[in-house]
This record gives sequence, C-alpha cells and structure tokens, in this order.
Amino acid sequence: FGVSAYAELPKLKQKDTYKVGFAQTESNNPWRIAESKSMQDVAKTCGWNLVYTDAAGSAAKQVADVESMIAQKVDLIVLAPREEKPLIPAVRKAKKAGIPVILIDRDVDPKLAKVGVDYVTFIGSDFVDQGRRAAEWLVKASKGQGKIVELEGSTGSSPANNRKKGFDDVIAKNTGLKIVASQSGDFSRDKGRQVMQTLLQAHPDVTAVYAHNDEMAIGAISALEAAGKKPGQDVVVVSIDGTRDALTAIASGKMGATVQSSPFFGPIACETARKYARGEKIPGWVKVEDKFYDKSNAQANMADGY
Ligand code: GZL
Repeated sequence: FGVSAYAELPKLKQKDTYKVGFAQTESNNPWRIAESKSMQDVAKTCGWNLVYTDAAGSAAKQVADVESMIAQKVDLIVLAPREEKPLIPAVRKAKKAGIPVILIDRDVDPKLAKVGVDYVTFIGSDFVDQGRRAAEWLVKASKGQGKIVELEGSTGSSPANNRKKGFDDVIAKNTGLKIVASQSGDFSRDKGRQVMQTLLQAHPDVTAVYAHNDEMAIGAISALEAAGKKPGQDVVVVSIDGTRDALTAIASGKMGATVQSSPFFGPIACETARKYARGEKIPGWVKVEDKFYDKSNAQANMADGY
C-alpha cells in the first residue's frame, strides 16, 4: 500500500451548493429509471448541481464517466458501480484527486477495496438477505419440492453475486429442491425471456423460477406462457425489486412474490452527504430496509410500485 491508501478520506466542505457527479450504470429498466429520477429530484432540494452520466451498460464507459467527473473537479461523486471490480481504480483516482465517493445501490468487491479508506460508505440493500427471503418463500410455496431455474443479474455485479449466494445457501439446505440451471439475463426483461425460453427446452419439467430482478421474472413469465405453461399454477415465480409490473403480476396470480429493492436513493444520499460535510461519522454500510410483497399485500401496496 502506498501512503495514499491510508491517507485520510477527502473531506466535503460545508457550503450551500455542491457540484455532484452521479454515474449511472444504464437506463434499460424501470428500476434504473426510478433511481435516476430519485437522484435528479433530490438534487434540487439538496443544493446539488448534478453532473449526470449514463454508462449504457458498460463498466468501461462508467470508468471513463467517473474520470471525466474528476477532471471537472466535482465536490462529490455518487456511484453505483456496475460490477464489483472494474470501478475500483476510478474510486481510488477520485480519492487521490481529493474527491470523496459515496457508493449507492451496488458495492465494490470488499476483498479489494476498503470502506472508510477508499470510499466513504455503501448505501444499499442487503442483497444476501433478499436472496434468502426469496428462497424461504419458495421453500414454503413449493412444500420443499421441485426443480428451479435461476435467472442471474448482470455478471460481476454485487446484487447478482449476493442474491445468488443468499438464495442458493437456503436451497442447499432443502434437499427436495434442486437448482437445475442458473444463467445470467443481465437484469433485462428481453434477455430474461430469451434465457428462460432456452432453458425450458433443456428443462421442460421446471416447477419454479427465481429471477434476480422483476424485469427478468416478467420476461420469464412470457416465455413460460409461450411454452403453454401456466405461471402461478404449473410454475411458481419469485423475484426481487417490487416494480409496478411485478405487483400487478402478483395480484393476478402469475408471480408468487417479490422482495423489494428500493431504488429511491436520492433522499438518503443527500442526508448522508450532509452528515459527512458536517464531519459526522458515517457507518461503512448505510443499510436500506426492503418490504416483501406476495398475494396478501401486492394489491394494497400497488402505489409502492414504480
Ligand atoms: C439493485 C440494482 C439492480 C436491480 C435491477 O440495487 O442494482 O439493478 O435489482 C437493476 O433491477 O438493474
């Protein structure tokens, strides 16, 4: 480690307005669009002059986006690292340039980067717990029996890695349940549909689908129906996010349950930045609590959807 690895984290001076960079990963689904809107809305009330970039699904472009924010000498960078590893050098460059970084939504690899040394904090959900909660629902709904197809999120992203870990660990303890296939659909509805279509050919006797996000779950439901299956009857579907389309699918019986993964990071990012500017100690993980939706409460909570 060079001296910079242990040098103090850059401070955030107290002032009325800040130039804040928000490096978004992509805008290809309702979750990401809701997150960007939350950040853009809060900028007005938080005194942020927001520099917004969209990496269009490319970690390499997101690195370039962060580097351009450093060149623009922003006061603070708020970053949702698309994948756990490739953004770490950019986070370190920001620190070297005296710019504090707050991670929201997705994390960097904790074995390679150090919170409190390389960046201020990670504000986000407990993805391992989300996977665990999805699995616990499925164990009950399937009475512990069945063949599962798992649709993984973007390869190398912390939500995909940890939602897999949380889910698979619970399923491993229930020997009547087996994950017969697990493949990435990149958090996208259409890729989720395509991957499900392919896996159905190899596993026509599937009885359950676990998707790392609602968009892929909805894509999987179209693939199941195209194959003549009845989602919610022959095949149970469980997912994560809590989008409006998922709540509608649960209310109609096509989807079984979804664990919320709140995209509304604006207010908590503003509050955390203000605390940091006041010199308050920020915990390494500012954990976001997530609701759970199934047939019993999806209709009543439709307004939570986005
Ligand atoms: C989770 C977020 C994930 C969502 C997906 O915090 O990074 O990315 O679950 C989104 O819908 O694409």
